[in-house]
Formats: sequence, structure tokens, C-alpha cells
Amino acid sequence: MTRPDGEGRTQTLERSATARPRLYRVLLLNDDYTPMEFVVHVLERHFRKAEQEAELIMLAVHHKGQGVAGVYTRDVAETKVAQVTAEARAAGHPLRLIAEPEG
Ligand code: NFA
Repeated sequence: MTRPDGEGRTQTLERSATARPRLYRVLLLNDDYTPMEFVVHVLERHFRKAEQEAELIMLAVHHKGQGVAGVYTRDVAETKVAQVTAEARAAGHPLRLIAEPEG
């Protein structure tokens, strides 16, 4: 990190370890209209889930109201939310996703 040294210069301070980026969960939210097959497709294509796992996650969201599609750095998580939301709207589905910080 850096800080002003009070005499017009910037001091560089050491850190003992490399900082890890904050991670964000991408949550899928249930609704009454998005077809189950579309949600499974999203989990396979955008979140790299195998078919069986995609089906399990989709059913968990359907029954519990929400579920984790994946965990990413902030930029990647926000891009996934934007891309999948756009794909859902283009297909006429109300599917919603949100990114939230972990921990
Ligand atoms: N609840 C939706 C249905 O019954 C399926 C769904 C699952 C939607 C997960 C959104 C998220 N068609």
C-alpha cells in the first residue's frame, strides 16, 4: 500500500502476503415462469455445470427460492449476471440473478 509521508512524497509500505480478491456468489432466483430447461441450459453454458449438477441446482432453486450458480471475482460475477439476464430477456423469460460478496 502507499501513503503520503507528510513531506510531499509517497511512501510504499510492505505487505506480508499477496492480497486475495474478494469473491462474489452469483445467485439464481426462482420465479414461476422461466422454463426449467432454460435454467439448466444457463447452468451448463454459463456456469460450466455438468447436466446432473445443473438439474440439481435448478431444482434446489425451484424449491428453496434461490441457489448459488457459481463463485467468481467481482468483474466476472457481474458480467455473468449481465449476460445471462440479457439472454433470458431475449428469450422472453423473467429469470433474475444477483451477485453478492462472500463472507
Ligand atoms: N420455477 C420455475 C418453473 O416452475 C423453474 C425455475 C427454476 C425458474 C429455477 C427459475 C429458477 N418453471
